[in-house]
Amino acid sequence: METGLKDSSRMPEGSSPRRTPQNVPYQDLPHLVNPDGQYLFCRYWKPAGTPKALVFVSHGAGEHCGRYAELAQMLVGLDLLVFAHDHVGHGQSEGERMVVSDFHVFVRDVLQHVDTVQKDHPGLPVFLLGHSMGGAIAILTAVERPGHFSGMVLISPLVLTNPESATTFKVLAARVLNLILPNLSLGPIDSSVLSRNKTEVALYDADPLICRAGLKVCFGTQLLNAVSRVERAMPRLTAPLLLLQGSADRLCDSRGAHLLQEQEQDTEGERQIYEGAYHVLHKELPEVTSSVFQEISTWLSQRVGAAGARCPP
Ligand code: XOV
Repeated sequence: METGLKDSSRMPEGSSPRRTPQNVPYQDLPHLVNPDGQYLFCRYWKPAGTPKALVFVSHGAGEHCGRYAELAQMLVGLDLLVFAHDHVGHGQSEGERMVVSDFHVFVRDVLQHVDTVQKDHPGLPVFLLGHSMGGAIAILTAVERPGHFSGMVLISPLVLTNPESATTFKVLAARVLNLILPNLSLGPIDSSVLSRNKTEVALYDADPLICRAGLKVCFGTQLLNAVSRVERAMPRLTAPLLLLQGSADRLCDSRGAHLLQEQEQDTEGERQIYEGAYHVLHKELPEVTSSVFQEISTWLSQRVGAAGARCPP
């Protein structure tokens, strides 16, 4: 899809086409152009007939939206149109790897994409599905448009930082460090803490679209900004919520999920805790992942019916 392409951003005669970091011309790929002129790679999973609702998938830090293909396929089976893009600095989108000038850029780009797809499908309810950092993006997107989203599925969302150390100390340390050494590496994500499923860890380790470089201090600072913005946004969250969390998550503190459910306004919110499960629940041990798929499917099916009845086209 070509969106936001103004005359100024059209290719001048004879110039070489814009290419992904993997050197594929964007003209051959679905993409959008954000207000900073950056090209973002998009994916669309469409049902055969008329879709009943729209679902935007917001991926996490260092990964890309192609990792949600199975989940998307399942949702397409429910007659939902699933769409996504690789956030700036991720996967097949432009931008320095795992760098963002401000966390709000991620939110702004999601709203642009949602607006574009909604124009083609007026009247359909829209849902957000986010994992980890992508969950924080989804939460901040929803609070920016009160009443706009019919619901939100959050898989181990980034609400609190990891369980090992105090956030306030990290915020202070990161802010100071950011002034001196913004590009210093905080070290890569240890892939063995992502999932107990060894096959999934191996797939992560081998995926060329995943950024396994160390997390830069400047990106860490933006993640901490996101955490404090989410904390302030929580009481204003009104969209129905499905919250999925592993009890043994070492990347995003499971108390974040508790906090989120206590704080938010929605009384119909549902939470599912997976005992012993790690961070990436949609790629965990088969019994966990199949339950996660089932929960999401059931919850969305119920909501789609209700949302459709509430706001007919
Ligand atoms: C910080 C800092 C913070 C998947 C993801 C952020 C895991 C990868 C966490 C680090 C330094 C402040 C890491 C996990 C997406 C959230 C990843 C993924 C680091 N899941 N996070 O399947 O988004 O592949 O957090 F200063 Cl908050």
